[in-house]
Amino acid sequence: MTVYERLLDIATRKGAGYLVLIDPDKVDPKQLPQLIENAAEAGADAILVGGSLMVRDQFDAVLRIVKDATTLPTIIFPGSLFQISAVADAILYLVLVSGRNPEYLIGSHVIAAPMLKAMALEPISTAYMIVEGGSTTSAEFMSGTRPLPRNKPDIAVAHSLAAEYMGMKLLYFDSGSGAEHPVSDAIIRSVRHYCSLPIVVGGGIRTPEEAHRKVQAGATFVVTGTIIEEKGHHSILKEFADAVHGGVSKAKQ
Ligand code: 1GP
Repeated sequence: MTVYERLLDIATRKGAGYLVLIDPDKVDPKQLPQLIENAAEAGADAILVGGSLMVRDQFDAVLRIVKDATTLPTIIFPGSLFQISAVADAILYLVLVSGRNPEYLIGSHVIAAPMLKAMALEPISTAYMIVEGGSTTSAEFMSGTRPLPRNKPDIAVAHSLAAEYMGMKLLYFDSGSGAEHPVSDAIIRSVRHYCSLPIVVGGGIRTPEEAHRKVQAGATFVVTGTIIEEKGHHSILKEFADAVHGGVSKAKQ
């Protein structure tokens, strides 16, 4: 089974999947094994590794720690061409369709493709869309692109349909790490209505209730990074995993 097939299987069996994002720049390698074990034990479905900017040289080391700590799929969420490694199980082959910078629409992909082939690293073709989240995100600044407007679901739908018609396999809506406003439920609902691709939602999701709302709106996968960097203990990870898998009590919604 490919990693993509595993992800689809998770979504089918559990209704939605919970993805924990590790930013190699922000994590303490000494605490990482415990965090990953906590995530796996709590019911997370996969680990994403990547970040918009890397100041520290520990990308490969972090991937190895994650791989050694779990059998969950370890998937690179690359911020640049420097974030490619055979240690991972797969890589989100991100096409920044919300932007109009050719480098992130095809340029980097041409450079990366033969490397992925040589490494036998599974690429998961992903339409990556940055959505206004309240302030400029690192991805937005680094890519020199403008985000999708936050209050115009029809624009998000048009981009998603274009990605689907081009044969991409996943839609990833990101309002940016630590965003003030997560991607709106209205955007997720509209895209779910018109598109059949799995939808990944991340950026600024700080509570299990919020994660649950994203799934109710139509998200197939929910990503959390910052909140887990801040509070990586087992109980919060379990609350998120349960919320994504449908278990938030009605009283908390
Ligand atoms: C950002 O989608 C991710 O690219 C996760 O965002 O760090 O805000 O959880 P947070």
